[in-house]
Amino acid sequence: MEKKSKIYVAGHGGLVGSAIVAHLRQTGYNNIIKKKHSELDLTRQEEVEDFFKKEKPEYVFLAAAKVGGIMGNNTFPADFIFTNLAIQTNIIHASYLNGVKKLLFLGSSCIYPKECPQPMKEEHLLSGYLEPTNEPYAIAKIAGIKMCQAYNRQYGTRYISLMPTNLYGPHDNFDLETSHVLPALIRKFYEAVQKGLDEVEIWGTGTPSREFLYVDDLADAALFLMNNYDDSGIINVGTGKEIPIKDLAGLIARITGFKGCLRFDKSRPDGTMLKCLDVSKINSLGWRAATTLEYGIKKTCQWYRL
Ligand code: GFB
Repeated sequence: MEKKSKIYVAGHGGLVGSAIVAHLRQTGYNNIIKKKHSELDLTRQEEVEDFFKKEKPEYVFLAAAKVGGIMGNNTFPADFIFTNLAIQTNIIHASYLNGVKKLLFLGSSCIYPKECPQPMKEEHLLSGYLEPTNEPYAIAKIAGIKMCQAYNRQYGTRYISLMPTNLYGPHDNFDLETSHVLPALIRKFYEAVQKGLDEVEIWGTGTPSREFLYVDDLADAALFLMNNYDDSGIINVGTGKEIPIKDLAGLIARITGFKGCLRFDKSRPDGTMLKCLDVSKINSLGWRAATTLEYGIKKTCQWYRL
């Protein structure tokens, strides 16, 4: 990308999109197109095609998606599969119709099998059954990967697919029912401190492990790959380090000043027990995550308390 290239960031207001816009600006890319949901419904094909015909972006970061944690996915499976299939299909096809030079598609680590060798490598895709709690979302993301690869093969497009691990940071969703674990725990612990509670509820057994990547690192990886990666194969982006949920809770309790005890609600699902990405492919290209989990959580807490 040139500094004056016309760049469209789909989903510019969300966790990932806002970090990508900020990083692009900090790096000297200012010709950025953003459209609010109220201005452009990405699930409507005609609206998307009219937008692309009018604006003619040269580069597209496809960060728009319906995302959520284990309960959000498990409660609204139809919303997750419809909305994500509609958004990505419309944007990828409109990019082809309007000659977009390069598009970066954002997948998810949930595309890998529930029982996947750890750490999960790119070649493990479609090698086993998916985690039931977010299978509709995973199927939508896998369809997006395959669509990018099919357009590259048939039309010679340059659509790359980045697979991030669990992300967190400013502009995340902190709703206690639909959010991911890290923002949910930040909110729970702060509210417990404010109310003087001596117990915080953790879902599941606390024994699953997750890998967490600070969203500014994801934005840096997205820009790095847009400028340095042209392969059709998917590429993992993460820290390559995992932490058990119960230890994550202990870390967030310490950072937020909560001194009480944890209560594990086993009526809530654990989901996949282990989810850690093999990041040797992106590391071999010269990129690695820079933000430690403790520092990223502190930055997220600062933003949350503003
Ligand atoms: O982050 P999370 O909702 O999604 O849950 P996944 C991670 C783990 O944290 C699960 C536990 O074992 C939860 O039971 N957990 C403990 C909690 N307390 C809480 C809490 O208060 N809230 C939440 N949300 N979890 C997501 C997929 O799976 O992974 C997404 O649902 C996406 O679609 C994302 O793929 C990368 O990590 O299990």
